[in-house]
Amino acid sequence: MKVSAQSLIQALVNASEKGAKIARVIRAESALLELLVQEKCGDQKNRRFLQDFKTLADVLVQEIVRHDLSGQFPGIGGSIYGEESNRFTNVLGESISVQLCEDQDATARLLCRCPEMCSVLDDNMAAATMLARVAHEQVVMDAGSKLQEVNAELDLDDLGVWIDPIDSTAQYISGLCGVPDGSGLVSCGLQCVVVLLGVFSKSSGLPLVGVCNRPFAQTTGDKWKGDLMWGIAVENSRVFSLPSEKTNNNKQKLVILMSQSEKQEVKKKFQASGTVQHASGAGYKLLCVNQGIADAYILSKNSTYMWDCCAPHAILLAQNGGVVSYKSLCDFKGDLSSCSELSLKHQITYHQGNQDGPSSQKWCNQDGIVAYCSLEALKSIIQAINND
Ligand code: 2IP
Ligand code: CA
Repeated sequence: MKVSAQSLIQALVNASEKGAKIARVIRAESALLELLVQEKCGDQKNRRFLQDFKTLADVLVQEIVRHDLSGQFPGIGGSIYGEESNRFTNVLGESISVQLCEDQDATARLLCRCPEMCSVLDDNMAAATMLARVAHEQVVMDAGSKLQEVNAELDLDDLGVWIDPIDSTAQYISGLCGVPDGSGLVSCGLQCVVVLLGVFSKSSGLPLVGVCNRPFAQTTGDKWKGDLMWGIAVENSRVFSLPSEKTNNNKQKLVILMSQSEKQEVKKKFQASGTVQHASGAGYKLLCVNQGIADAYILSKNSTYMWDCCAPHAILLAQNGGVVSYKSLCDFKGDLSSCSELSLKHQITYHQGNQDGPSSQKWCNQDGIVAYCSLEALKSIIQAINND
């Protein structure tokens, strides 16, 4: 069955905004925030609760997306994937599947039966009610005027969706407000938190549509305002919501983002030809490449997952950039002029897990990643690797 890409983007935008609202509500409501921060300074048991509540919040967002998209695109629910399973076992040994029920009260009652909610003894119903209220709200978000330019149709049976409900969880829990530098880059803080919804083709594995929603993009006093971007890259339709002009076209040196934990030797390799900067969150670093704040994001290790990359990758493809594996660039022996071929052939794909290694690594980007804003940036990165 064919579906309109325009209505899919609008549905993803709405669903991402619900996820962003959940993220903001948890930080704004004391009953919920208590659940989130309890373990931060607590003992082993408390630490487990933090992990569990985080998981519950993640799963809830995942289930909201599944519920809302399924309402509009029948059958898509079975092709929505995320990091967590929605099954929990409560203190009575009952197995609970977190999902949206027929109405807000029923969802609140279900959430209340999860052990994570019981950790705030008196307030658990209040906390569950607040989450259920947002989950059942009707959210319609303005996707911007560029949406009118999208005229593609997509094959519903071929669509898969990767969700990262809250990327940069460490920043989310610490709750600090980051300070942007002159270029707009925020190296840590709530601004690095992103809700990521990426649609890929099950047959080719390539990303098709991406929505990245930052729940904490700007602050005015104690209130946070979000922002979002989307993009679509299918054969005859490459559209993205951001302004086409990138902010840093005239820079002399490439701006390259890396993880704080990147190997020293890799940082050194790129310091000669580029300015290497750090920022938290895989999703946030990718999104900075989308925004033109950076030219590339390089990660030599296998510490990102398909749910981190699929959404911003779709937007990068719409912008004539891309994401390839770090290894593919190190192995590249061709002429720099054949760089566009490499870019065409070696984009990271999202439909097949890694067969070898532990199951926790099944959906990781095994050979590292390099996200780039243009072919020129890709060439400079290959040159830097070759000059080393
Ligand atoms: C993590 C998180 C980390 C990031 C890692 C992601 O996702 O975004 O911050 O590490 O790659 O997978 P780094 O910040 O060093 O790049 P999550 O927060 O969802 O676990
Ligand atoms: Ca993540």
